[in-house]
Amino acid sequence: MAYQTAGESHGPGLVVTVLGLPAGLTVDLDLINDALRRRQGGYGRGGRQKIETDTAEVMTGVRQGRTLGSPVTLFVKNKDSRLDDAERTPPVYRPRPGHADLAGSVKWLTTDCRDTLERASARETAARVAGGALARCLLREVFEVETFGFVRQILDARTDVGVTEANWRELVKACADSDTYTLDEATTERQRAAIRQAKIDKDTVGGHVETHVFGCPPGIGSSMNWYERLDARLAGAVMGIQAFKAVQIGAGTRAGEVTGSRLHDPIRFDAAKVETPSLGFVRDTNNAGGTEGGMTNGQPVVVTGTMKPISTLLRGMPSIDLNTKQPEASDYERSDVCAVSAASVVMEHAVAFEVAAAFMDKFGGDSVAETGDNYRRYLETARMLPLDPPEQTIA
Ligand code: EPS
Repeated sequence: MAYQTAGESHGPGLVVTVLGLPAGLTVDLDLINDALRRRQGGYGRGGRQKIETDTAEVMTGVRQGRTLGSPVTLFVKNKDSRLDDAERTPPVYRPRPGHADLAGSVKWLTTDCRDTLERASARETAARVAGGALARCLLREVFEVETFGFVRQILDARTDVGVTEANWRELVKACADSDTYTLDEATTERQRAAIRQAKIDKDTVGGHVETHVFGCPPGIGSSMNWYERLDARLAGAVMGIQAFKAVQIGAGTRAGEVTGSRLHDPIRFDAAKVETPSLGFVRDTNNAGGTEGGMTNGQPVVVTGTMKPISTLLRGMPSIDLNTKQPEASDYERSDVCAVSAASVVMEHAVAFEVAAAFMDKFGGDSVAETGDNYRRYLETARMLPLDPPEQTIA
């Protein structure tokens, strides 16, 4: 599976084309549009989200609600389409520190940063969420895998609520009730206060977002080549999201700060859990974040991403005019004070896509029937381990 997006922030719209979905998959437009709606939300967003009502229109690859096995293209219309209107989309000559403006202007040999920023804008993540939502349709229907994305921290306002296989569905509701997409009311209030203060200060804030993936059996991804490692693919996808500066799996950087005996998750076998995705190979901790050797190990996959503060500051930042090279404050145009909540939705969908792609790499198949059969056969065979009982040593 692979995907490609196209579209500018103020062009006619955004498209995503997803390759490699098996035929016969139900395209759940409610799931896709709900993801797009959530991406538009979160306390601290700018005026653009009041203009847009992002919904996906199916352009290719679907017949009567089901995939055909051909490329699936979704279109998300921009209501604020004005790319060719020179008055309403004026040139930007004073690059914003932190944005693609400066590097892009030099790269494409222009002093008008708009040529760069229209594509670099996080508006593009609407298309990425639509593609990731298609992947979630596949994960849910064929592999019974679910994803959950939420905000762990904004500035210094952090929730310490733990996410487990037992409580995550409850937490989905708590997250839906939170203005900032976090897990408890007290943290929501503290995060709102941080965003409110940043707005007063004409400043912006970033934070940490988390995605948990439930239902992966051991063995998705591969240790055979670096580019097949699931954690490598996840890290690449997450770092490919606008404004992300770090990604961690499980304990992440803390893994370098504790001894092995405290970090690694002891292995048990619990016959009562043999029908669960763990296949009975149980861990009481999950510092590995569900991956070992670049493969899922049967525990939930846990990814944390860090989004920097939005680089468009109402107060401006010290910069220059690219035409005169004289000091000037950076340009301002409508933006968000905080888009960490939206980023939690974007990362969930970027992660979902990579996990789905890794499942398809292992199980293949041209139709959901074939893919599902391949998957069930793997689980059945893995449950029968050891396949060839090792010879007993005779004393
Ligand atoms: C965004 C749309 C953009 C920005 C933001 C995210 O719309 P506009 O530029 O028309 O206000 O609000 O983009 C950025 C943060 C950025 O740096 O470009 C969206 O739909 O998510």
